[in-house]
Amino acid sequence: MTTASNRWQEESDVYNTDNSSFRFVLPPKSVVTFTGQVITEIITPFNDALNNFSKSTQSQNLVIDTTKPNYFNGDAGRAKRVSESDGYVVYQVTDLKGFSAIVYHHTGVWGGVSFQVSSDGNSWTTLPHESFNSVYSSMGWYRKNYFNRITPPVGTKYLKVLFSGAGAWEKQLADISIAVGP
Ligand SMILES: [Ca+2]
Repeated sequence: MTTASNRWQEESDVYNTDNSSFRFVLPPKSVVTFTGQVITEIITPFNDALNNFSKSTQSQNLVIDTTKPNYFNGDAGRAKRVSESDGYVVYQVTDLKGFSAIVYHHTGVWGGVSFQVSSDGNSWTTLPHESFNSVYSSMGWYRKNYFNRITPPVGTKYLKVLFSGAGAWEKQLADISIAVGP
């Protein structure tokens, strides 16, 4: 978009994620210049590379796959299902603000990735997400980036990454970053 003063030009998609924040999705090598006041919250980044399950709890049918990192852009460990039952990883944080997850899909097995949030770890609601177009890596695998489309409700303390539907190893959670509020 372009302001009347022509001092703010942005030609990519702009998402109004809720009534208090925006998400800008820019092509690589974009240059962003901003003049004005920026009000920021203190956000603590949390990352799990899924080399093990030390940072999460998970369903019984999830395991860490460390084979063939060369198929996954060098990623050394991914969580995958070993059955077609629903499989999930759950993270507990003090105050969930958002997430960005990397999932690898094998050719033809799209969908079946969703995200749920909870304030108590018992009652779950779906958190709407968006994803970028998948990018081919190797041997039939595609890398896809998922992120929250709306800000989680105030008081959210749990995030569940849910794999469902047909297939098992064909979807693998490679990495997730979570923004945690104060
Ligand atoms: Ca990983």
